[in-house]
Amino acid sequence: MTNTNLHDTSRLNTQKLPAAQKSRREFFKKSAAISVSAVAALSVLDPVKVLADDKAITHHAPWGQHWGDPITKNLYGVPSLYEHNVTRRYTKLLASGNYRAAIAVSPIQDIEGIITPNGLFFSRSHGGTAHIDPNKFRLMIHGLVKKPIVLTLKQLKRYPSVTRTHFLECPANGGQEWRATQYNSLQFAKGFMSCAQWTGVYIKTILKDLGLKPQAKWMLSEGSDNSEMGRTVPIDKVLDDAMIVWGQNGEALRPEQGYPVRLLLPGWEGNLCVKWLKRLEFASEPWYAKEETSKYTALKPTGKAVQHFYANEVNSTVTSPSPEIPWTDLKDGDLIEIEGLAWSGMGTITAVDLSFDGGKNFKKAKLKGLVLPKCWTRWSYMHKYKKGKTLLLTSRAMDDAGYIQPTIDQETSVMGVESVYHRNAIETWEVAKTGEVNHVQIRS
Ligand SMILES: Nc1nc2c(c(=O)[nH]1)N[C@H]1C(S)=C(S)[C@@H](COP(=O)(O)O)O[C@H]1N2
Ligand SMILES: [Mo]
Repeated sequence: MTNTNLHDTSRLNTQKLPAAQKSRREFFKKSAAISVSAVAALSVLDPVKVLADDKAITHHAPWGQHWGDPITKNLYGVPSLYEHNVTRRYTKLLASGNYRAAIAVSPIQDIEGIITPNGLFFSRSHGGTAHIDPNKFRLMIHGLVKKPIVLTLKQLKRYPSVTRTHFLECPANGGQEWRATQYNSLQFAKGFMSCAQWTGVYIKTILKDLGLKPQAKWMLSEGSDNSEMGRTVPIDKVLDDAMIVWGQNGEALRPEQGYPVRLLLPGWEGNLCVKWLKRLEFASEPWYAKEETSKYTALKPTGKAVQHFYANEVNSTVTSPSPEIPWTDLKDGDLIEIEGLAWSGMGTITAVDLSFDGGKNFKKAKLKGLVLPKCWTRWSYMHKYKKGKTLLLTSRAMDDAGYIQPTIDQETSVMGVESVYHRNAIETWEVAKTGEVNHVQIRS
């Protein structure tokens, strides 16, 4: 059902997002009179004259001339009306005809900081979104443990919990672009990932209670959804940082993320993080489940395929500018912040370099805010815009496991172009003379 050929361009739905982004920019243009004077001291924007009788300030705005909404209106809060274009988007890529096996990509160009709001979290399911009554939920943990059990949700939550911030990425993120660029869009090209603060219990905590037998080397995790997703996890990862999670950014997991409970293997392929979890079984041998034989393997030019590659490698992207956030409204000499994300499933981001010439020369970007292991790291670089000059913006991240992103040539020389998964080569946005931003690939 999900055996979609990622390189079949006729199946790609290359929706562009001009309408959405245009209305957002119009909104900012309109509000410029209010916001500009506040930041003028930084001289990022042209100073606007401060007028003592600025009507936007001295007069009651239309929205201030009547009562606001009653507090009873939105008991579960929703974003501002003006943010209605900031949504996940779906594509024919990886989709069955009825969009039950499908992917919704996250608008990573619009995300602030390192947390993806739950309503914007990317979602990939092979059999649709299941809706599970938490009172009917059961989790069985059995196999090579001294005390096999079946837990209710309440019982599971009695184990001491932890809260950790980690990204989750489908290993097919960017996988449609091994041969050439397909999407002139950050959301579609790189939005198969998100980052959240997860709450749950370390599996090692539960195993202390149940007693793991020494012959146990592998763990099967199985979902209760229509796809019955099953994947095998090596015991080292289970005993390191594997979690069973029920909390996502301060509330219960969303149905699309596996409510009430999913497996989280920080930094590892999204596919291994089984949603709607129902069973963990310990054994001395791996299972060779469907999703680790027919898929989630990578065919190399040698004719051999890589199986079991677990961690998502060090990666990065420029998020602003991007095709969705062009520089068409900038004037010569404007100071502008270039921002992006970096992440590694193998550790913590140590540095991000930024190139303006497609990867020939690099400058150091600044890491912004919290820098956490196996987590999105936001980075920034202040740039003085030169109108009429074409730029090739390329970012390159490094992690504390000692890895650095390869060039496209370096990566394809080892992996060929048939391996849908684990693409982490450096990527380039071309900023055209007009300020439009296009996705390009630099090869030697
Ligand atoms: N039970 C179950 N777990 C699943 C899947 C599924 O279809 N069923 N999809 C997997 C895939 S391919 C990915 S990339 C991640 C996506 O997680 P998300 O939907 O929370 O973003 O969940 C994984 N876990
Ligand atoms: Mo996936």
